[in-house]
Amino acid sequence: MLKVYDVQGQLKDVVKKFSTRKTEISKQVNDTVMEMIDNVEKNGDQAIMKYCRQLDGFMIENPQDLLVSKQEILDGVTAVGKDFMRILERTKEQLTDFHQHQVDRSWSIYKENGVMMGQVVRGLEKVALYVPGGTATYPSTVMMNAIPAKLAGVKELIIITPVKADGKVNPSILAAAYVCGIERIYKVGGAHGVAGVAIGTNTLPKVDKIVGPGNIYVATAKKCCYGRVDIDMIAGPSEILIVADEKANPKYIAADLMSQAEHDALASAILVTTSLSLVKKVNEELKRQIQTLSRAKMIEESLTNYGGAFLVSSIEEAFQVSNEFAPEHLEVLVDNPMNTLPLIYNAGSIFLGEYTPEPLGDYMSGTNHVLPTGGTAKFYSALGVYDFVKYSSYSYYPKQVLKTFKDDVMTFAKKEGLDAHANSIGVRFEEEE
Ligand code: HSO
Ligand code: ZN
Repeated sequence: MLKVYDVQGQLKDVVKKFSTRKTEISKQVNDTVMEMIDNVEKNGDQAIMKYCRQLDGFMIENPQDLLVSKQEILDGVTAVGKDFMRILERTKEQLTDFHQHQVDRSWSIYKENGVMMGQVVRGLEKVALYVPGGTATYPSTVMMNAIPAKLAGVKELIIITPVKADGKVNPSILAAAYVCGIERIYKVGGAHGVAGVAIGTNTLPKVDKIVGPGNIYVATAKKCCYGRVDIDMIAGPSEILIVADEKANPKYIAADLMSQAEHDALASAILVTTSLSLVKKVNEELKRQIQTLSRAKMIEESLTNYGGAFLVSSIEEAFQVSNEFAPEHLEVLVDNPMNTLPLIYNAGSIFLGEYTPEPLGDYMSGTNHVLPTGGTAKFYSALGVYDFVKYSSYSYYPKQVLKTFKDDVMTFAKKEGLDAHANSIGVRFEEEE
């Protein structure tokens, strides 16, 4: 099933094809979204409710009904049951364990001459997490966003999520929100939901940042609102690249490739190995295991279009190939996988050894599953606490130290033609002259 590609002749072309798998925003989608944003800006809650009725079939009349009640959240917790609640709690512990090390501290320096400087770290005040409706509703993604946001000190973390005619939010989303301490959940999604929290209405708070995945309308709305608010990366289709030596287990490789292929017909799954016989065995395993999987059609399609194997002559070369792809997920199935870290430059998240399968990271290893896709791991990082903070620098200068900088700063300012700048320094020493 996996096509074998030749590194020398085909690598560049394949990387290019694989890194442009996202759905392009059409002018029509862009225009529709711009109009919706405009309408929300002018008509606030009334526009929001109109779109809820028209596009989602949620026949809301009173804007207060956008907010999920405390009782609805508790009903969600009851509905998922104790066992799943325990799993969510364990996931929270795992994520907290990892992400607490990303919490950045404020710092300051004191110089002998009395100067003091530093940087204070502050969590963003208000953040909205978009949770899609429909089939790709993942409680795991709620936790991957909420835990780092909370650790960063975000004061008000809310969820926006679309509902249909029954006005119900998926119970597992409510349960995940409960575990993460999110109390405000609004029944609104789509471009109108994004516009609502980017602008603010009587009912919806205006937030500082919007995070979370969504369809093309949501992604477009996020892009259009960027600047009014901050946004996270626009997530592309999932991908996995596995670097394996001849001793790696073909059964595991096939299973792991398909774990990402099942996400999307545009998902990509690549094997880079030193062994042609391994590729053959992986193909046999793919054929065998796919028969047992419910999303076989989707997997087949994504493996046919965006699956592949590269044969390399050494493990070093394997990582050169992998660094070119800059995959979202990189599995390393070689002897002493720990020793390969220095060879890895571009990867969203790295899974070392045969008992760290990628799906462990999708749920409970503790690392984040919101990751750069489409080769953007060359310059973007996994979602983390650092995405929910900002930094302010500060400085304190005593008079006698300012005096030592007086002439230089004034000359610098005059060089730039800014004499009011020079004057601001000069007036402080007028009496002395
Ligand atoms: N692998 C996906 C995340 C996910 N997997 C959510 C299962 N649930 C991100 O690439
Ligand atoms: Zn996944």
